[in-house]
Order: sequence, then structure tokens, then C-alpha cells
Amino acid sequence: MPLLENVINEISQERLWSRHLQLAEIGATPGGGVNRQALSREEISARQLLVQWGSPLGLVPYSDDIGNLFLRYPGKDADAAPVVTGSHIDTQPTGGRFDGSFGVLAGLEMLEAMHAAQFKPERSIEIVAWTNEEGSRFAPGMMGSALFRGQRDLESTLQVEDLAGISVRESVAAVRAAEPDIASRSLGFPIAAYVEAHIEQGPILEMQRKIIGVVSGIQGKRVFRVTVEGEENHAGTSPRALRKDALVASVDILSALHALTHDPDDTVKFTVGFLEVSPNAPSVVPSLVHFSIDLRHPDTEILSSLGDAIPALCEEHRGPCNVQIKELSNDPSLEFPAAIRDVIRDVVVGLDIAHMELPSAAGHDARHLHYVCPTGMIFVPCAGGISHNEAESCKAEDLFNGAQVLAGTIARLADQA
Ligand code: HGY
Ligand code: MN
Ligand code: MN
Repeated sequence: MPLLENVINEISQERLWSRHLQLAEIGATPGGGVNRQALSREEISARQLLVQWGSPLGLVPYSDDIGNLFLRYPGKDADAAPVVTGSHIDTQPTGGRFDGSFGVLAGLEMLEAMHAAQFKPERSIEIVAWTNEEGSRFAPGMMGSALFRGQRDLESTLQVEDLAGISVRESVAAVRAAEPDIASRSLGFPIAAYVEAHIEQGPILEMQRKIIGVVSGIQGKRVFRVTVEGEENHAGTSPRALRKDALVASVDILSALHALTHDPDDTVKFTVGFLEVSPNAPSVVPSLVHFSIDLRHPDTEILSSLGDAIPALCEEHRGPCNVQIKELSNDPSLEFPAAIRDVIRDVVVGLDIAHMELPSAAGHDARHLHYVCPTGMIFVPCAGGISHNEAESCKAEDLFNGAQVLAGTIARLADQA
């Protein structure tokens, strides 16, 4: 039996499933989901578990200045640029057990199978857990992969703080201090190819009764933070005509933004997921409101024109308050190269698994790796397309099929000189 088939046949559905459940214990929420924030104590424990699982396979762990975690499976040619796969292990506060985790655990399962089959590819293979993909504790998300690509500046990123005033710098230092045996490596290195396995986080595969998605690309996304500044005053005595009510102004601004971004075919995705009112006291006129804007569209031109209209609209509806808008990220739509999509599709056809090609409406670290090396993604279904929700769920056999396709794809790419 050819070595590649050996590898595929060594993939274990039970081991892959049980590792998802074990990893999900770290940061488990009472509602059955996971809250494992970027660079948190929970993520430190999750990293230690991954390194522990990789140790019997001889995987060598590395980390870099932003805390990206890599586990290296040596190939025949130590100097050749490696093939990399992975995703993230940080989650949303009410996250699920599979978003991100599947991509890292499928990569680990692939290396278990390669080790069992004594498969030693030309190129080394590395699995990666990128730092802060979700962007819920520190904004914006995808910090680790954006820095790896060189799209963000390390110093300014390290200064970003969470709501408790803890900086990325302090948090990365705490993570690295907790893992003295993990060697440091510089930020960024040549990669031959990157393939990320992920749950779809949408309903299409399930509706079309397909198991594997060959991902065609990722829609564009712009992230803003808006601050509306008014004046605190007494709720009983201050005349409304003289008030500088930051919440009233924010409501006007948000109504205008919803009108701007409403479209009949529901392609524009506009979300205000975070809103903070200060001093947030029932009898005080709000003086300060912070809110987030997450804007997405598959057409980069439309994304540009809608995003560019936001500052003027905020200005127009601010009333007697001041408003500041800060854009944190602006990433265009992208299409993955056919060369990678063709390899994934060949492997899926060879395994005779029901598949289809589809775009990703969700963002992924693969978006940044796309500018570093030939990149692609493999999707598996999740129930009802539900994600960023504790109820997120998948079938063990779908994860198993996804891991098999990933193993076949990475093995092919890593064996190319
Ligand atoms: O927001 C996203 O698209 C990703 O799931 N973090
Ligand atoms: Mn994800
Ligand atoms: Mn996510």
C-alpha cells in the first residue's frame, strides 16, 4: 500500500474527537462552550497540552515575539521551507469547541498518522496555533498571523490593551515565562505552502449535504472602533436641550450606519458586537460611549465605499458630542490559488468524499498567509452553521474526513521538492 494511503489510514476518529473534548475542558463554560481568551491562563494550559501531545511524536515546539506556537515535524531536507498547517486555540467569550481548535487538532492528528506510518516528507511540516485570531480580548483579531506576514508593526501591537488595561506585551511575556522549555524563533520565516482546516461557520455544506468544502477565498473585512464623547450631568436637573448625551448621539449614529449598510440581498454584513457606556450609572447622563464596527463584503469596492462613508456619517449624526473613529484593520476579499485548491480537490476525489467549492464568509489566519505563500483552506460542516456560540457542534466523522483530507493534502505538498 503506498505510504500516503498508510498515512490516511492511520488517522484516528476516536483520538481526534477525544482531543477536542479534552481541549474544550480548558476554559469550558457552564453553557457547554469555551471561553479561552487570547494569551490567557487558559490558553497557556491549552498550549501545554498541545506540546505534551506532540512530544511522543518528536515534535519540536517554537514560539515567536507575539507568541505564535509552532510544533515542527522534521522532514528529510531540514533547510527546505516547511509546509505549515494550523489555526487558533483562542476563542470568543461564548465560543464553541471547534472554531480554531479543529484546524490545530486535525494538524496534530495528521502528524500522529505520519509518525505511525513512518512517513518522512521531503520538507518539514509545522502545525501552528496563531496568537489572538478572534480579536475579542485584544483588537483587532488575527494579530499573530498579521505580524508573521509583516502587515502589522510589532511595537504598536504590543501596546494594545484589554479592557482591564493589561497589554499584549505583558500577556505575551506571561505566556512565554510559563513555557521556559519552548525555544524562541524570529517572527516570520519562509513557508512553502499553508493549508488551514476549519469548520465552515455557515450552513452551506450541511444544506448541500457535502462533507468537505474546498474554500475558494475569504470575503473582505474592515474593523473600526468609535468613541462618542459627551458630558456627564444630573438625570433629574439637566435640561435635555443643554445635554451632551453620548448615548443619544450613539443611537443616532448607529441608526444612520444601519441604514447605510442595509442591502436587500443581505450581502453586506454590519455588526456592532461591543458597546460600552460610561459612567453607566442610571441617574447620570452618559459622557462616553465606545463601540465596535465589524463590516464585511465579498466585493472589495463595495467594502471600500461603505467603509469610507462611516467617518462622515458619524460626524453628521454626533449632535453636540464629539466623535472619533479609528480603523483597526482593512482587509480586501481574496481568492486562494487554483494550485492549492486543485491539490485539495484531488485528495478529496481520491477519497471519494462528497465535496463542493465555496467562499468563506468568516475570517481566518489563512487570509494573511495568502500573502506569504500559496495558501488554501478545507472546511467541514457545523450543525446549522452555528458558530461564535456555545451551541457550536460538529460530527466526529466529519472531523475525521476533514483530517484525512488535510493529511493527504499536506503530505502531497510536503513531498514536493
Ligand atoms: O470573525 C471571524 O470571522 C472569525 O471567526 N474570527
Ligand atoms: Mn476561527
Ligand atoms: Mn472565530
